[in-house]
Amino acid sequence: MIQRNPGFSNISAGYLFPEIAKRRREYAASHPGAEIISLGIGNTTEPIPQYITEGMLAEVKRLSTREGYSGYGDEQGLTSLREKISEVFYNGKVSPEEIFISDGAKCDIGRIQLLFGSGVSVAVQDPAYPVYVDGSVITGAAGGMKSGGACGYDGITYMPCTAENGFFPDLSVIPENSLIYFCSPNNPTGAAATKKELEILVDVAKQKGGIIIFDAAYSAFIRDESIPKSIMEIEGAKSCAIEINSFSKPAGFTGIRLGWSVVSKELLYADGSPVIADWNRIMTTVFNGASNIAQYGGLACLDPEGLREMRQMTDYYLENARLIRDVLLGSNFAPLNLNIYGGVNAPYLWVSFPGFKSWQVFDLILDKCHIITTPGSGFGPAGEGFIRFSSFGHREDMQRAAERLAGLKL
Ligand code: PL4
Repeated sequence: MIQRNPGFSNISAGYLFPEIAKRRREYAASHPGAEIISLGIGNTTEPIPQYITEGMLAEVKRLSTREGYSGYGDEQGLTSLREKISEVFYNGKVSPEEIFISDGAKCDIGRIQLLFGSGVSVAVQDPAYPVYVDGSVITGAAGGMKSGGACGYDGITYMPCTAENGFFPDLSVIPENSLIYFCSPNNPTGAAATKKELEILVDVAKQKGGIIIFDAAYSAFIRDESIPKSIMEIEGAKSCAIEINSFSKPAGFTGIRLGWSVVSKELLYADGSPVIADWNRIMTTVFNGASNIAQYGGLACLDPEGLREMRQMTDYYLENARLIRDVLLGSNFAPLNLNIYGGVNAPYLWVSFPGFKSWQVFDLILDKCHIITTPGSGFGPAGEGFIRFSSFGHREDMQRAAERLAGLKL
């Protein structure tokens, strides 16, 4: 019989977000009538704006005509969309051929893991979006859980991002020739790396022969103009970084599915061959192109009116974050000495509850307020003691959540 992929037996538990969804279902079943509000999974709630919707509708109509119909497209995406992303997001610094349209950032991360295979060493920010670690374990780039009760997996180098280091890790721990997962604005901490920090990151990656996998899925939430929205803004990044990004959060495309990756021709392997050739091979072999309807939606997103709508959408979620932040700063939380981070250039608040474990706080807030959050420990060892509050929600739900939190008796 076929042997089970050892990656699955190495992995410690279920994937974080289905686990949260399961706990929500269980709580709802045992507390009928409880009106649960989710500040947990970062799932968009607001309808797709009008101009962007019109862009997709026009393509749907074209598809229903003989002249306008199209079937499979180029796996790399519509040339017009690649050109527009190059112009709007990269000011032409990245060429359209270096941009690959996809069905979203998470899917690109999985394909990147396939690209580099099981032999690569991996460094991650700790805490981090769980896909970086879990996917590495499944593909065999990481081993089993560390022994002796230590947290984390063998073969993964954890780079703690804490309040003490301003959520920018000590990069000296990165082994030579590693994939370095780096997310900014960060999920879950909400920290957005400065230009200086990204310059240091690029320098270290070059010195150590590593490749940065830069997850910019939340770049549209950056409001501080001095903060780079792309690693490609940093001198030298094209030869040591891959960027992934997504229309999920700014355009409400979490269900539509549309993202992109940037792999420059300057990015080379140790033997001098270009990574882009293999990335093209992966994209053409195990991916069949993003939906043409989604891609026309993406084109609409990048027109001036679409950009305005995305800005409005991200402003809305940032205002939600402010509502929750304000209530956590209120007097009933004062005895807990909370530390509150994020929510300014990112849609997540990262809050430490000194003296508590993450799952304890998760249960407490669920029990007393009927609010779902995400326990920080689910994002890595350094997340223990923290809770992530997502700002994706309808305003009225956010207001109700804020009222419940304000009335919380601890
Ligand atoms: C729940 C840093 C959310 N089922 O929609 P995509 O694939 O373009 O982007 C996914 C993604 C990529 N990079 C980062 C992210 O945070 C996300 C989405 N994360 C969250 O609550 O952390 C949704 C999670 C979803 C999932 O597993 O991604």
